[in-house]
Amino acid sequence: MDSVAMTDGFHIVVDAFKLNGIDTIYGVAGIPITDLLRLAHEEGIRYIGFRHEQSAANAAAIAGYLTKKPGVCMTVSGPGFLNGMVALANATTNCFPMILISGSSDRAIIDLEQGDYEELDQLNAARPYAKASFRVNRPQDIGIGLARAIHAAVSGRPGGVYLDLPADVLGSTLDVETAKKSLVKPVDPAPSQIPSPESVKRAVALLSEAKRPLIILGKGAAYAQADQEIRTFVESTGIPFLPMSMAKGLLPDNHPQSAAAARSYAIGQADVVVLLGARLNWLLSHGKGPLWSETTQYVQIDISPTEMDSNRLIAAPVVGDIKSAVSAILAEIKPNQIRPSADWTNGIAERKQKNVQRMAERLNADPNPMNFSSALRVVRDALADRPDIYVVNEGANSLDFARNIIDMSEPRKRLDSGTWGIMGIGMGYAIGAAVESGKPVVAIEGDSAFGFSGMELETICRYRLPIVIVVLNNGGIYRGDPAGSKPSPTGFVHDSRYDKLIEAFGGKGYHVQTSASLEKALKEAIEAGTPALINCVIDPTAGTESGHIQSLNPKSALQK
Ligand code: ADP
Ligand code: TPW
Ligand code: MG
Repeated sequence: MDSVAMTDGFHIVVDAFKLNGIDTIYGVAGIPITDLLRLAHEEGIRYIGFRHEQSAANAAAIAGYLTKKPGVCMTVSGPGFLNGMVALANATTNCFPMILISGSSDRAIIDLEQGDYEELDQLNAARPYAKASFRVNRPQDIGIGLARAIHAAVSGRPGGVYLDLPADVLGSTLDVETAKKSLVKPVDPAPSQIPSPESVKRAVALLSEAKRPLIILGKGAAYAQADQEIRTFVESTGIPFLPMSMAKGLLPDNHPQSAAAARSYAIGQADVVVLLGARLNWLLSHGKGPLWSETTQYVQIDISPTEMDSNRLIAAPVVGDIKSAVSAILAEIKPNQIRPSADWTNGIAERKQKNVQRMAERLNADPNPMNFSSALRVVRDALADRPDIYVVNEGANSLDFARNIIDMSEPRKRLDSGTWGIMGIGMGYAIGAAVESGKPVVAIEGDSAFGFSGMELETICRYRLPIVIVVLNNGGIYRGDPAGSKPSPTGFVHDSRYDKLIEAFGGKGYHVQTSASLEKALKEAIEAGTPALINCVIDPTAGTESGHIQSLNPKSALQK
């Protein structure tokens, strides 16, 4: 008998990746996945190796957001897996599709808690934080396991999926023919979800009665890549819109219908609000409290049926994917059926003008040392004619000021702390965006925020990525300590030189103390298109506690 050609788990995994168009993997090497990464790399899959799994998984998550294909991160077992879990949970919270694939130790030993190397019951540890979790126990199931992970990540509301790959499955063999037949490429992993005609009629009827309608665009709308449909909906109805942070640029921030500079007024006075891929979570005060009117009615367009009525009654729920739903709504609207009143649009325009004027005064001041406004004015100007550049942003004051000051003009170009307000996404998101798009990135980072993923400067320099990091260095979390004082819970080393960190890896560091030198450094760094870090010295007293969300700090009942 002829000998049968054999393959193994390593090869089957790589073949399954290739079949499914997974062309990039983010990760950190080690037992039991090192040879798998080597093989993938040899077989032409781009592998980006990180210094910490959390950043690798953050890169995979943002890759998923930008491409609508699941980003893939691979880690070792036990602690490596757990390091990746924060990013997987964050991806799930933000509705980004990704797959965390971790090697795992011997099940027989794990289940008897006999103390294997990096022992952990990973599958069960992942479950509460993932949209779905799977384990492949046999080499012939690798193909189907990956297919299930892909479906779970991108269908419906996207999220983070965990796929457990035991070391012995990687090492075990299977005949080539059976292995080939076992591979699966999903035909339609993210099927359109067409809304019901009644729900569309209900939404249009509600909107046609509205005098003061408002559209709130969320990152679900940005993710959906229905840019043209959304623009037509906004422009043909004339309804003012408000972008949530990562939806900035879906329509340009300087669009005449943007109500961003009159946010409180627009939210407080609107009679019908269309939530388009945005949740009524804490970022919108749950639709309650002083910001909102009790009589506001909602149209909510979302792919997740259980999102409806989560915080307030939704009068017109439209469950479907945004492209299908907005198209159906456009088809239902008769010419001039929806018209916001002139009082409403004029009222917003007046307030916008006043607020923009007030903001211009702050932006045009040039204090020494710099504050957030004066530094970010320089960043804004440098980015104004570069819509191709991705903006990554995290911090407290650094986040809140940059979100308000830096205009976006293209969809999905602003990537930030998102739904959790998480610190630590900075370098992972920057690397993921640069790798997936080949475009430059400017990361605007609070000094604390930067520290959470700062070691990835080495990764950025190793791959020579076009990433410029601006550290808004006010010497601490929210604020710096007075010079010479003992460290407080929020303060850092005075006059830290973050610019020197990047020089350790061959990148370019800048230390700037004036707006003129910031302008010069930023221009030079962006033009160079190579790794750079600008340590931008900000007045340590400039920030406020928790940025714009101070009210969320608990107060003791004993305090008045
Ligand atoms: P933001 O923070 O910008 O307000 P959220 O993350 O709170 O946005 O909300 C995003 C919403 O978009 C989620 O409820 C999610 O279910 C929804 N979503 C994601 N993708 C789609 C899609 N393709 N079609 C419709 N809804 C989507
Ligand atoms: C994973 C809590 C919110 S904002 C922030 C922390 C630590 C840093 C603020 O300081 P920074 O910005 O970045 O210097 P600035 O401009 O105001 O000085 N751990 C995680 N996530 C969060 N959100 C925190 C802690 C936090
Ligand atoms: Mg700070």
